Amino acid sequence: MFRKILIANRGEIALRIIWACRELGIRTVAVHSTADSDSLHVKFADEDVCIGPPRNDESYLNISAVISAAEITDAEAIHPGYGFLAESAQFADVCRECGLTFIGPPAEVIRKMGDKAEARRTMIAAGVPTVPGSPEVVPDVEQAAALSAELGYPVLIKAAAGGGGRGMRVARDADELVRQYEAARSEAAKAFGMPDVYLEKLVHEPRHVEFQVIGDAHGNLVHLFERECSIQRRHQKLVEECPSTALDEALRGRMAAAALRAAAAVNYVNAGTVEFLLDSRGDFFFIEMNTRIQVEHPVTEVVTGIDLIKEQIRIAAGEPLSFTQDEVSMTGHAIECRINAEDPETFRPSPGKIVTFHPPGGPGIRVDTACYAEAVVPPYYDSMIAKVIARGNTRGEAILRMRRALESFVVEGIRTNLPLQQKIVREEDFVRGRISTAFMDRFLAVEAPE
Ligand code: MV4
Repeated sequence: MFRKILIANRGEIALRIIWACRELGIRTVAVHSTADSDSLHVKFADEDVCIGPPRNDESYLNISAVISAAEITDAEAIHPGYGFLAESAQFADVCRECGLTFIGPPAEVIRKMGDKAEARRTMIAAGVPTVPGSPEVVPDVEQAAALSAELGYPVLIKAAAGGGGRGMRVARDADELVRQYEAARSEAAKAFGMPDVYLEKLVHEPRHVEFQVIGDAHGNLVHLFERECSIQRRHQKLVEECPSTALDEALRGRMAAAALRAAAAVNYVNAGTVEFLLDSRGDFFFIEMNTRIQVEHPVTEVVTGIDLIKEQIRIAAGEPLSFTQDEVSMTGHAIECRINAEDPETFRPSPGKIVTFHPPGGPGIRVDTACYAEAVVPPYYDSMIAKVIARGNTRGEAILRMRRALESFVVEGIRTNLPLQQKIVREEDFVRGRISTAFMDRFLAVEAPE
């Protein structure tokens, strides 16, 4: 096992990784920008290194600064958390070249899944269901038009280097296709440095259901069930839960088998997530694989009792998984609400000094946060300040606990989306489990009619 780990992240996930290290008896090194000197991850780590000014690209994304911090502190491994360098194949390569263990999958796997067209091609070859579309990158507008006519409109043009909703354009007819194809290519070239795009038929109002997988370096690979993540706005998830109300045992089994097949096709090692779209007929399609720990991992931890961060660290140290597929089961139901420092109506970020901070507790409530009273939420980073995770023996109990928790969560000094989350968990369609990726658009249209 490692003696010392450097955590290349900030906020709640950095703190979450520190807690896992403490339980494993591993020393921790925090890195931070000058904007985060008073952050809790800095206070609770055994050692800390300032790696640069507030701007991401000069601090948390600065590979040489992070590697130097690991070298001067004699850390053996780096946990990247999510965001920042978590899905940088280049960073994983540099770690390996410097003799540091990257706590995540091998660089080749990150690279392969980072190219969404190659990921799609790999999944088609492996027999994982994908959305009807182009088998490869579509090199010119004539081929794009011919294929779209065959598929039937509407189609989605997706950037190979995109993902997570970035670099995606809809075409509703042949005219739109010509315009959107060229626009998508030049946008992709500008945003990602690669113009490649591929086509998929648009799935109408799908659910976003993802499967947690985890594999070790000894060839063991298991799934840890699904997370329902349909409640999102502009590709930012707001509420996640496990299990999904849309899956019965048969469908769960088929989707889990597809997720394992997807992970096995790339010899996946460490924790990963296979994203599917699920349509109203119960057909599901692979869309992307995320090669990192995700924000919403706690709902899986709560229903399975497995500590995913500790498991990631053990796997990176070469240990076998501490459980088999047969030993994994779901108990109860978990829901996570993301609390953001933002105006609940305009969604504009609301950084600043927190004056009062009273997080909820009591039976079945977990709060992952790095905030405290008097803490300053800097304007430079993601606006998520806390995650409230409610567990219940049933979904109904989890919802009641979540309502109670959100209503007793007091944050003063900055604006938060607590009022929005309180409304979502009281909404009838949510309570009935009638949700899709269209949920928030409908919800906001009713809340604030034009
Ligand atoms: C789609 C889709 C419909 N049809 N692909 C958005 C994020 C990225 N991972 C893929 N996304 C979508 N891909 C086809 N062929 C709809 C979405 C989508 C979506 C997916 C998951 C969660 C929320 C979403 C919100 C809007 C669109």
